[in-house]
Amino acid sequence: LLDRWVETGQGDRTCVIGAGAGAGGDSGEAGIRWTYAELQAEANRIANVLVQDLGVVPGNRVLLRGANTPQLAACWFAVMKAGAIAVATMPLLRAKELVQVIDKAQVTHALCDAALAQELETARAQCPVLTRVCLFRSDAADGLEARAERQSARFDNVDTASDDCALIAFTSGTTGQPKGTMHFHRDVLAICRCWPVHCLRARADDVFIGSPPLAFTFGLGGLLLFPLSVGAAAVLLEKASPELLLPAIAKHRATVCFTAPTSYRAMAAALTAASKGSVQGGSVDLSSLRKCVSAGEALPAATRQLWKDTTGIELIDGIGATEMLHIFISHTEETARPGATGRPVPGYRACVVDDEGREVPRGTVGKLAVQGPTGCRYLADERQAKYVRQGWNLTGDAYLVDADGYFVYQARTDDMIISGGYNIAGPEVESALLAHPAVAECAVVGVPDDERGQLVKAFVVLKPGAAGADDEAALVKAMQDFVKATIAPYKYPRAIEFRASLPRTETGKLQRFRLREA
Ligand code: 3SK
Repeated sequence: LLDRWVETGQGDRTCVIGAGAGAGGDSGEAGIRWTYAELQAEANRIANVLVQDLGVVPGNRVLLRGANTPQLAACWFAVMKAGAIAVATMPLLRAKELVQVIDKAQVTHALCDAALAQELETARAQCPVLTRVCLFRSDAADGLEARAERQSARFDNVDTASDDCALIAFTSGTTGQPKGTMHFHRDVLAICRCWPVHCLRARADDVFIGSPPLAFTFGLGGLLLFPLSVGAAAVLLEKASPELLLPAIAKHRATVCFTAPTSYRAMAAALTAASKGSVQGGSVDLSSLRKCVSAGEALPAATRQLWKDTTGIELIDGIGATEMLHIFISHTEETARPGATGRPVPGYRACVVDDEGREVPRGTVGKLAVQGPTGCRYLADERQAKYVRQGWNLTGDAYLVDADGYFVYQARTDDMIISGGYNIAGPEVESALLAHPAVAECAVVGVPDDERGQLVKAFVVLKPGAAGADDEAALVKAMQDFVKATIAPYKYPRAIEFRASLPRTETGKLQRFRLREA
């Protein structure tokens, strides 16, 4: 992914661009712009630090902690080169969660952005296994930069086997219980040869940009592995909320964007407001953008349409999982079908099964089962046997396959609501509600109900200044009627509660279980 470009005389191509925390990725300081040769030299120097200064040996688990920056990318490649195992962590993790990761993965070394050192230091005090911590983006004499400067820019990569573990990715999932998933070196290459080749079809002159952290495998693939696999460039944004992502796309003339459905929705709203002159800054030039990828959460048909109406771009949707490393069902712009996730990515097989593991007829809702070059290997977790059955990965999603072989998302299997004898998929009700002009975000769950078993309840975040917000009862009734007019009336939310925000994981997935508990 990295050395090959230098070895074939293409080391002077732009590889990674660092963009700070300000609007449009403007940090006020000269941003980093490294070529492939420069990233390779940085990674080699850090690999030398790991091995010679910090005593890393192949198989050691090295925790990485930092926002998306070129330095973090160099650390990731250094760990690969040293034959160690990268344990990248979400920047927002607190000491308590870091302790869980360090204990579970038996992390011995850590490379940490100086700006995020505090929580790691607190965690370290409780983790004797973690012996060495080195800070990057630091002026300290024993910081990574000072150490790297004293090292050679050449490094003989440790000779790993294809099925040596390359990374352990943690998922807090939507249920709140973290699990470590192990992925081999061959898995890293396999994901570059499946979905990006068949569905994304990026080019060497592309400039990738997006929001998912490199610690989330959606971001690792989309913002590091996939651009490098085609010799393209990646803009790494330290902060990438929708209001920062939009100007950053314009500023860097980005061509490929990776983010989640809620972010596309918010960007579309901001673009519409800007075109009406109701926000400062006027219109944003997105003319460079040619491909937009949505994943991390199911894409509501209304959001797909909104983005297309606003920008003219058909979203490429996909479902992946940290357990599978990346996307395994998706489509191209030409084969997009509103409401459907797509078809199995070449290299993967998928089907929908019943509780006994038998494939169900087309049109019937069941459990999604997937097989392919990547798959779930939990680190010391009894949930492995539940996730993988007879070589098939059961992702925990309820799907149906339509007459044309398209996979249509229904819900997380835990999120199917059984109310008054009906099976109701919460996300379908959410999609209907999202089309209501007052709704910014929503989540639909089943709550216990004496009469119906479960009751369909919606939690709604209203758009700022939404019309009718002063008369809640009337707005609830209007939303219920709106849903009844859109989908089968028995699915309408019998209870609606307004909230200022919805609980999400650090990767942006809705935590419906928190709403159910509440
Ligand atoms: O859909 C997801 O949540 C996902 C997870 C890991 C990697 C890629 C994706 C899209």
